[in-house]
Amino acid sequence: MSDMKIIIDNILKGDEDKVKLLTLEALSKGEKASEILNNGLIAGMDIVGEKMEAEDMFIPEVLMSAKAMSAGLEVLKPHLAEDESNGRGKVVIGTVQGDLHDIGKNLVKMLIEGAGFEVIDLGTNVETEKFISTAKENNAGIIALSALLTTTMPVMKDIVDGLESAGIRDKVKVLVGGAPVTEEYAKEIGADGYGSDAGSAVRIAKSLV
Ligand code: B1M
Repeated sequence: MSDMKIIIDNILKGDEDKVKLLTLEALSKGEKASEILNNGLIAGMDIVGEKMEAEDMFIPEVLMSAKAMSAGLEVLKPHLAEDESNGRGKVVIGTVQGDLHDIGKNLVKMLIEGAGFEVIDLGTNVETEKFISTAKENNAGIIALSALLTTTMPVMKDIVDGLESAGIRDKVKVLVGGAPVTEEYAKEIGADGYGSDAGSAVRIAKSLV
């Protein structure tokens, strides 16, 4: 079995220690960090995302895979800067103002990070203006919004409108999700994409850039 296939298998198993070790071993054998990232870690998390969407993997397993991927990513980080592997661009993520739920948002963050995006996590209860100014300052291609309450969902529209007023609506795509959010609602507020779960959020994020 190839080194990358073994990394992928251990991402799927969620074996954090093994992925860390295998990543170190691959580097010491002279594999490029960008190869390990794309063909090992990201390839593994792409399969996790697909399995999650197909309900072949569930949240506890997905979290373990995401942790395993993060362990490999930590090993690669200094080397990635060296060989200038560039990812899929920047994503500003957060839970909207008034909303403190962050488990789903964190899951989306981990998978999006695993897919090769650079993620700026603003946390929970994030002010509308903060999303817009952060996206502007960092030249982010996507703002990813999570809302778990029917009372906080409307804030997503304020952010879409705020981007319009700031004159950067055409530069930043808006991806929305969270338990009460629907595809219809996403369309209604003018968002560019909707993820029903973290796996589909990654798929949509990739299609937006
Ligand atoms: Co709250 N809560 N909660 N809560 N809570 C819900 C959401 C609720 C449905 C429970 C209920 O009453 N049945 C209800 C909302 C009702 C409604 O609005 N219709 C509710 C309520 C009412 C409240 C409070 C108002 C309770 C109170 O104080 N009276 C309060 C509000 C606080 C606030 O935010 N201002 C509150 C507080 C809390 C806790 C702090 C105790 C805790 C949050 C802890 C934390 O997040 N760190 C909490 C929890 C845990 C829940 C439930 C039980 C679980 C949420 C969760 O983490 N699920 C929840 C009931 C439920 O959902 N069954 C509930 C697991 C998580 C992985 O799923 O976040 O849905 P989820 O994310 C999914 C998808 O939605 C999607 O991907 C994820 C993975 O597949 N997704 C995205 C999420 N974000 C996405 C973004 C994307 C794409 C996909 O693109 C960017």
